[in-house]
Amino acid sequence: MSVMEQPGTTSRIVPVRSLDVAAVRRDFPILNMRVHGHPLVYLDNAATSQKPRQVIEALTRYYTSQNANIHRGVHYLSETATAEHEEARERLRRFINAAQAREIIFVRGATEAINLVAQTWGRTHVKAGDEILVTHLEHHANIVPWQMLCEQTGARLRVAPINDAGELIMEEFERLLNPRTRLVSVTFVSNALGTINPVSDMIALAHSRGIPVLVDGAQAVPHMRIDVQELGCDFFVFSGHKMCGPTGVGVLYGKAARLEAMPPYQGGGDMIRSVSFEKTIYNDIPFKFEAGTPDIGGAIALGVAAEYLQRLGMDLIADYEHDLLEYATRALRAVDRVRIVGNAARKASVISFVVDGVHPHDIGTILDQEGIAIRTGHHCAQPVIERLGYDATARASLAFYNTREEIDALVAGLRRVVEVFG
Ligand code: C6P
Repeated sequence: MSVMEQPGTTSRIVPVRSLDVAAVRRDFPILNMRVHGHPLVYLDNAATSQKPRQVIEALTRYYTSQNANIHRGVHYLSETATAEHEEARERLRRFINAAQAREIIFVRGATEAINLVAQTWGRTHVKAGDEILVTHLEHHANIVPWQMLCEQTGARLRVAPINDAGELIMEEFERLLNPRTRLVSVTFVSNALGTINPVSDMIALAHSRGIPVLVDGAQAVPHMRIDVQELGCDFFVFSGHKMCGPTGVGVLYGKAARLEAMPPYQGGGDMIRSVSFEKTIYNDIPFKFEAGTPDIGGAIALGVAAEYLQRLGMDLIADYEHDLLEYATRALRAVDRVRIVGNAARKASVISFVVDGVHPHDIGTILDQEGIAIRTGHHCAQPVIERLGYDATARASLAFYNTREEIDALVAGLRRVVEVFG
């Protein structure tokens, strides 16, 4: 049975009761591939996930029978594309339980979403002497936009430290919150180590001092149920391509009142209500932040991806991946010369590791010869990798369609790496 038989419907989502991984894998055509004569073992899901056929078909359907520009035409195709695009917004609202669909802004991905907040909210609220607080666990996408804002305004970037296990030191985080702190911007899950940050507690601490919080949810949305109302965060950002959707489309969630009070990001078509050479009146949210023709097919397919995951059940996905992570952690610890980097008590399905005496790029290259895809390097999170004493690691990142057999293949591959570099 496929997990979602009718991708185009808007019926209530009833999750299946247990994760039938064999059935799930049949939804992902690419998982049948062979690479260098071996079955593909795809363990680079934190970089980008694979796509189920429901998402691929949604893209094909859009370009074969719905393609037109949106919010502009009176003709059939334009009205169809507009309705599908807005339905996708509703699906994304449901996926993170936002209060209103207009709080969902379609952007290119997490990176663009953070830049948008930095350059609109940031440019109006942050001035010289103010502080933006991040953690040592951030991806570059949640560091560089704030550094740019600090350069533009004279504000200062503060960094909450982590311990040697790769966990945020909460007392230090709390100590860094002060009357100059304008925003806390924090990753929910570290892409480099898998650490799950205690974002609910962090939000409570920040809010008790009147400080808004942006949560980078790029590595959280594929792995756990998200409820932005329960979290109470002011902004939440994520990319579609890490959650079974296409590349080039993602979401900025913002509380309506915050988004309404922010100036637009880019100017152009669709973000205006009226334009004259003397004065332009901006459109309402979400359109105020969606200048120009968006990735219409991508947004529609992302809506299908969100529904696909919800139908599987985010809690089932989290449980399954947790078991797989524990299995993989035990298995890797048993391999001679392998050391896991990042041993937080709460982790999502990412394992960074090194093999003593072998450069991570060599690990990646040898595993590739066995059909195993992992990522090596600093994972666009150079500060945290360096904080733990490395300039690069190897990273296996798991998804709900991975299996214990694939972890066994990784372990066999690592034994081969150790042999080769004997
Ligand atoms: N991390 C990884 O291999 P974009 O590139 O905009 O889709 O996502 C940026 C981003 C932001 N925050 C976190 C926590 C992330 O992990 C990423 C992307 C990928 O780890 C590609 S560098």
